[in-house]
Amino acid sequence: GHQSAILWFTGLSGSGKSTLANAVERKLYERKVHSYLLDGDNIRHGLNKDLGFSDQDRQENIRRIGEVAKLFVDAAVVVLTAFISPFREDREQVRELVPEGEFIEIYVKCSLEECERRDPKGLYEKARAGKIPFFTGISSPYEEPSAPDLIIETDRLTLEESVDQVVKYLESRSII
Ligand code: GGZ
Repeated sequence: GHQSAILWFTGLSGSGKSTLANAVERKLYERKVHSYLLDGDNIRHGLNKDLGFSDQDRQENIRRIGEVAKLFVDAAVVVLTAFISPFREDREQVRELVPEGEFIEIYVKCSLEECERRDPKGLYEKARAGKIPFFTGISSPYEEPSAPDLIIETDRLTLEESVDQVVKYLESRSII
């Protein structure tokens, strides 16, 4: 058996949250661990399509995602979330929704310079040109986790190495 948990991936746009969360989810599937990934595709286009990127809307975005994640934990599913979640206080409020140790904050750490260099969707370029207001890292803050459960440096590790670190951590905590 395993313990259900929220694997909360936080980091800048382009840091690799979705890529890493997807790859970890595949490993969980291979081990027959029931899991579900919440990301912009299934949340910001549905439940949260009324929300934008103001500080208030981001706060409400994370609050709702936290509540949904809690439902998955209640259902004994390991839930992975991949959102920037820029505010420390909002992340800490999610931590408080579930029993001690079931919220795992994974800081997907990547320098702003590297995220801008990757710029997979051209958003940083647009943000620098002033075409996207309140863009995280450029014109909107990102508060680094002060005591994350795990830090994955995607500008130093390969995807495979990053996945291995997460899987090892989950094993060490008897989540899988
Ligand atoms: C940051 C934005 C913005 C602004 C659109 N700031 O790289 P992406 O495209 O796929 O990921 C980003 C995503 C961020 O949504 P989240 O729900 O994760 O943000 S938060 O947790 O802060 O609520 C980016 C795109 O949406 N995007 N405008 N202004 N990212």
